[in-house]
Amino acid sequence: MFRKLIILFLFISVNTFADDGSRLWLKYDLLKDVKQREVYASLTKHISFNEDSPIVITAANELQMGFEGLLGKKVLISKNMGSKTGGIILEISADGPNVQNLIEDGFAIHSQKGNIVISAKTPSGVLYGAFELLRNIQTGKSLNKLTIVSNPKVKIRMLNHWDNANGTVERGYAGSSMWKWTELPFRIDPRYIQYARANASIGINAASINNVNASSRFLTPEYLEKIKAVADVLRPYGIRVFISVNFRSPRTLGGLKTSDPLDPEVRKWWNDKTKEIHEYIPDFGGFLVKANSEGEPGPQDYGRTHADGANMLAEAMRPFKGIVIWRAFVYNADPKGDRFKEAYEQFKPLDGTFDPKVIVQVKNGPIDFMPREPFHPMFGAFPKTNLGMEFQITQEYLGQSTHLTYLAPMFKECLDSDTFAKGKGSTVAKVIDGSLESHQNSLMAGVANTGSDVNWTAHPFNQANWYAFGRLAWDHSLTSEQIASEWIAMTLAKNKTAQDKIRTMMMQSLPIYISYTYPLGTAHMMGEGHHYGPEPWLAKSGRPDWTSVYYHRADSVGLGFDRIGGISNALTLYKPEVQKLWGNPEQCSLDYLLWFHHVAWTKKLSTGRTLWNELCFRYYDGVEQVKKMETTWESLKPKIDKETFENVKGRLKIQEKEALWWRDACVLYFITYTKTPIPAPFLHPTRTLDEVKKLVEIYHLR
Ligand code: GCW
Repeated sequence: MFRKLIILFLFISVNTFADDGSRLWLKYDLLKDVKQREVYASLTKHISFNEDSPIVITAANELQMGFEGLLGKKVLISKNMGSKTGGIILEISADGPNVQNLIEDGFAIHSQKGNIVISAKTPSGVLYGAFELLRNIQTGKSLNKLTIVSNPKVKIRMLNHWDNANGTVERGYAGSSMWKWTELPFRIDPRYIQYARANASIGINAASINNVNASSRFLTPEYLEKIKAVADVLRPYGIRVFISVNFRSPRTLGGLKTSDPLDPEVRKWWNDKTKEIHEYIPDFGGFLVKANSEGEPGPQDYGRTHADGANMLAEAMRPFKGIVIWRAFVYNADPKGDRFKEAYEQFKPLDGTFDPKVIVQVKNGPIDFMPREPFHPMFGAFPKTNLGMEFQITQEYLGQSTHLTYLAPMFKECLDSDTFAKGKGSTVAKVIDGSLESHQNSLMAGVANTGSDVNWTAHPFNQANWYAFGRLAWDHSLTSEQIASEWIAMTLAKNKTAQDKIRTMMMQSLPIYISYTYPLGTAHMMGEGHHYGPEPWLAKSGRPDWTSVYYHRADSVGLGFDRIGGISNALTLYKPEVQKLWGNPEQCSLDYLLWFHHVAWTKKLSTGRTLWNELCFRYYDGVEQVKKMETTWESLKPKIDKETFENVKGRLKIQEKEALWWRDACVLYFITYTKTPIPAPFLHPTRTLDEVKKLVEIYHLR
């Protein structure tokens, strides 16, 4: 009897085994539907390949692992299938009907003579095709009569890790760094392989492994040995490693008197260093550089330009395949200036002077990853410069790891924006995928949200942002809904009603977040330094453009930054069609209104409410919407893994508390300017402005 009880107990505990989220969207759990399993099984009886490159073998192994988990059967891998049917063929070929239209990394999947053939010109194409096939099974699609042809829109699809040598992560909210620098190169954390699989499954093919506020330490032989070990793990998954470099390295590491990019000794130092790196990592991706930005060293320290700096590194890279990614995130602490314009103005005279090996990496918006920014005015204005995109996946200003905010709609909003550079349809997406100006290289980078937390991203829904970034870098024409549907099916729920509810939650999450934090085009009102919670009253900081008042410009008359000629003429950086869209406060989308206009509190908006009433409406409504998300989530309880359910539930509670914090902080602060009561039916907050200010002070206590 006792033994029976133990067996029963074991059975129950196995069945209620919680999902810790570590497997991301590659769970490969057994499909419940036996019939469906049988159909898939009949089409996946063998796996064969025609070229044994390490990446093709990775693809075969991944398929084998996937079939074992999803279909519950071990499928054999062999070189060349012979005359068998009912299997998967991985085929590298230079021509043939389905490969003709493929570019590097692209793949075709089609049914042929009773087999499913995944063909590509390159091994990495085969790998991406294998993951596509698995995704089809994971999301329950039919494998009959497949004809898929897929090419990546962007060539370099890259994660930027802001990870430091000491194990911390700048703006990381999911534990410490996933790179164990003290253990490398001797111990390889198995998570590196999981990381590589996850990235490869969504087409990511590059990673810069250290913070752009870079330590020269990463260029020492000791660290190159460690980075080599990481590169060796990532290579069979088609991922190339980049290093963020400190521009002062020739002085700090090389003992030179200067790091002037025009100095022959400095140039030689970089040439030698680049050669040395390639001895460790022959397929080294290249350098990522933050220079003359927020106190980092750069060519301007020696009276040189960004192009001088970038071109020096490009020259060092000349004998190799790698490239130089130079960031455009630069701005001066000029109280009279407008940070919105500064990168544009510093870089504009340099258009056409960058080496072809250089990509200038531009943040999606002109300020700094704010929840909603108009697209960066550099996009569409630099025809002779290869511009890459920098998105932030880690949610520095978007709720960090406590707010559910699905970012695909934000990425899409920027990519789909029309710059009108070459007439209608000159979208940001076409600028950065190189098609508008026929650039050879193209880049989409995302600042990673990965960390040492067991589920990688702390908030289970933050995994979706990593997933969405990769999918959009591959194909920016995918819709946010499509991407969410895939992710939900592979990660959270198999039940259709549950999937629909979760997708709706995700699609509404960004507008909800913006409502209670930055409605109507407000920006940069977060807590100083840590960027957590609201601090709209912040008026003094290390620099004026690190305060909140610099951005919202609240006064007794109204709110917003006049960029149509009042305080700044930043709007003129855009093409006339865009200026027309945003230049008239009567017609400007409410989403961007206060980015460009100082609007009177009493001004009636297109919604029929005054600015003040609309602002209040959004803050209050945002909080209510969070409560609704909580109710929806509660209704999903029977359909969601217990651990994941509780994890999200707890975070939604925090989100509700913090939404209220944002709402109260902002309305209580702005009311000191409007002197107008909060409109009915909303109730005046129960706490005072001083009480809310105290909440923020706590975060600054030492
Ligand atoms: O978003 C800001 C962050 C800094 C970051 C900087 C940048 C790496 O607050 O932490 O530094 O941007 O992008 O360089």
